[in-house]
Amino acid sequence: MFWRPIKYSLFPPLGLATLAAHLDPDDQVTLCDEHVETLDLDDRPDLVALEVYITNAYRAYAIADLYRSRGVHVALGGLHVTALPEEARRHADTIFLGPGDDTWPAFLADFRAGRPAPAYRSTVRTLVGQPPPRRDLIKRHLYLVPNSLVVSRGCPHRCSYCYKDGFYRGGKSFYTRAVDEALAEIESLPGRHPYFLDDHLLGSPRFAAALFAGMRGMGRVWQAAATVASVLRPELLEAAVEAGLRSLFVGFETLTEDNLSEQNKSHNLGRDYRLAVRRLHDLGVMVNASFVYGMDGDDATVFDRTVEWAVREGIETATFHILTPYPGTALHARLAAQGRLLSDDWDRYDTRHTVFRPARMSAEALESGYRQSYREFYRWRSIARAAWTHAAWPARLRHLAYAGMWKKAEPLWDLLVRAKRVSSMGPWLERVLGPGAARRKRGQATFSESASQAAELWSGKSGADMAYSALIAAWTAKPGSSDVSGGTRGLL
Ligand code: B12
Repeated sequence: MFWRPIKYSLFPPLGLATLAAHLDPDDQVTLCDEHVETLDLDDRPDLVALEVYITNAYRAYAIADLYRSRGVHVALGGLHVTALPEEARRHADTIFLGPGDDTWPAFLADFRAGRPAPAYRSTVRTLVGQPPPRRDLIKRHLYLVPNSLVVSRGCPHRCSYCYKDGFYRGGKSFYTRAVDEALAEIESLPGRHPYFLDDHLLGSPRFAAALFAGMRGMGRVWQAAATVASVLRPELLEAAVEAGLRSLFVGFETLTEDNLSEQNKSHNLGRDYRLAVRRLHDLGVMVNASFVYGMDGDDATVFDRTVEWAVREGIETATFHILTPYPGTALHARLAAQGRLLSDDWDRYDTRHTVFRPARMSAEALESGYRQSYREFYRWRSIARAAWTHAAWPARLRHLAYAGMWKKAEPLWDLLVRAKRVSSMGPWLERVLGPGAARRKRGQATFSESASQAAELWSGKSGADMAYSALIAAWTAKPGSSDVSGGTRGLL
């Protein structure tokens, strides 16, 4: 029901582009992403490397089996392989546990020497001196946000449901690039819109502060993810905004303190969520709030309470998830020990299905409450109510346009995905995000000023494009010197 083609056309396969950077310049390499293109499976390369997430595991195994039947050496790596090496091993000549930045180059040397090992486990955890991803291999036109990047790996926290502890076992689980190398990569990206996929971009305040200082004046507008605690921290958020932050994914996850303790999300405990949202909005940063349903403290009232809170706080976009015990996590171990796992069909581990027995409601009630939350949050009535919590017209219009564009324009997105024209929205998106400037001044733009900007953007556009341009331009209007800008982190 919530399969959305546009979601899979957002970001290119950054992990594989990262690994490709270790190949020799004269190696022939093709980077394919079945989310957005049809694979040519008739070839017979020397080596096939597949990235395995939980929900693409069966497909990855089928492709692996096919190539192995032709005698091609198949390498499997990524989160799911690390979590379940014995399962993956049955479909691979070589498996990789943990990040591939140290093991992949070692494997390539062994492979060239004709003695590849059956398994490699990452132990050396550093990004310093790593080559930047091979972006030349990315088919940029297939993605709405081709400039995704990571400047760190992992996270300083240890939430029970997170993939992190299992994946980084045996070494550091949070580390960053060298600041100058990260800045050089950002500088090299075309366009104005980088998107940080880091689990927690503000996780190291020292690194983040240096990064933001270096990004000031680059004229970038960007999006990222961070915690409530880091948003509440004085100064760092301001520095991020000065450097071009326009929308932030924030892991609120639950409004119940017992749930936070249960999931070891102690850094959210006792935090003032409302203040965090207010700080972001006052700085002109859109909020994409993440919520997880089905923790042991949740009963059937959780859905309405959560949606009502999010709407009341004027949150622009929200992603709701059903708690999902990924293999390799502390959560999975606990639910398995309690005999509460209902399924090991990995296709259902997509955060849209209930794969365990919830404590205080039925599995069906959890799924239907989850679906109801999406419907309720993205009703026009809710969108309008949330938008009207902002004091100024531009912020309201921005909110309407942003949420509307993302959740109410499905036919337009589908059309663009099918026509392989998603990237045509890129420049438009950059414009939506606004100028790469500093703090928004509240209440300076009037509706009519915004609307006249809309008219300007209309020129040369047609149909649905025009309708959305009108809304979007209204929100990106630049009255006097004030800068009102939006974001798309809601895209994840
Ligand atoms: C971007 C992203 C997406 C994009 C994917 C775009 C793409 N084409 O790759 C989109 C939006 C489509 C997406 C969708 C989903 N995602 Co997602 N996504 C991410 C995110 C935020 C970043 C991934 C990334 O690019 N990392 C940066 C690169 C550099 O790292 P990497 O990919 O991990 O690659 C490194 C290693 O894994 C390893 N490696 C990987 N593959 C291989 C292969 C070989 C041969 C070797 C040697 C090494 C190796 O080496 C690489 C370099 O170190 C992660 C969170 C995270 N931190 O991982 C979640 C994450 C991967 N997603 C997750 C999930 C659950 C989903 C969804 C199922 C559901 C949902 N609600 O979003 C869907 C389905 C995806 C699918 N088809 O299976 C989970 C996966 C859990 C799991 N155990 O598998 C994660 C971890 C988030 C979470 N909830 O914790 N996602």
